[in-house]
Amino acid sequence: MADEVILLNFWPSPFGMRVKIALAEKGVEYEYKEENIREKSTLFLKSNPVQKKIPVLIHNGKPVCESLIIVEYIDEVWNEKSPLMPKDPYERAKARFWANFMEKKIHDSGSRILWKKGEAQDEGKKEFLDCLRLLQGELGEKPYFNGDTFGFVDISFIPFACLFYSYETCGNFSIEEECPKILAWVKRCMEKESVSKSLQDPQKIYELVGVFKKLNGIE
Ligand code: GS8
Repeated sequence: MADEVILLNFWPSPFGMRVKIALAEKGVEYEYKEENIREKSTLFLKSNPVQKKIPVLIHNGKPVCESLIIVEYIDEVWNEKSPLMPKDPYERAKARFWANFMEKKIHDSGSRILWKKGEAQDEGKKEFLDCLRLLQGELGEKPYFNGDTFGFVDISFIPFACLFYSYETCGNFSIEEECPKILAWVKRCMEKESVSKSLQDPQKIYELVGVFKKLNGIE
């Protein structure tokens, strides 16, 4: 019997994009269900009753939550093609460390650039750029974070590239000037179909950021 794979997602979510990239890397066919995160469907609430957040992957009726956990799950289940995790336990531990860094540091400081003003926004911008510089050092001269092949750390980070334009515009800075190697890595990743077809248009994301800012009285 063929696998039944369903992805519950909200289109601008960088977390959902991680899952789309992993599924594309593995060549897994799936049903895509766009969710309204304000009016959550019964399937959505039943699938992630604890966090009530997308993305959720439902594999043969069993829900898996949290994007990085979902990406690891996909790597383990569809293990014959495009390994995403390094084989060596130490390298795997390092990959998890950096993926966690995207979650805790990049997402957090980037969100402060988008949703805060004044001093709090400036602090967010400083922390975001410090994080990018750290990541640039970690990447070094390698084509991808894992080394020669695209993998787990790249997947955890690349969806944030479609927010770069919003971060730069809201925070008034240039990633190209500050961290050119990160931008070169983004371009390299975008050459992969799994990435280019999973990421959203940065301009469309920026328009949505503007809508949320207005709704929340930030500007
Ligand atoms: C984050 C998911 C998340 O924040 C992951 O899967 O990696 N750590 C989790 N999802 C948001 C949409 S994207 O900003 C969400 O579902 N929010 C709904 C809500 O907060 O009610």
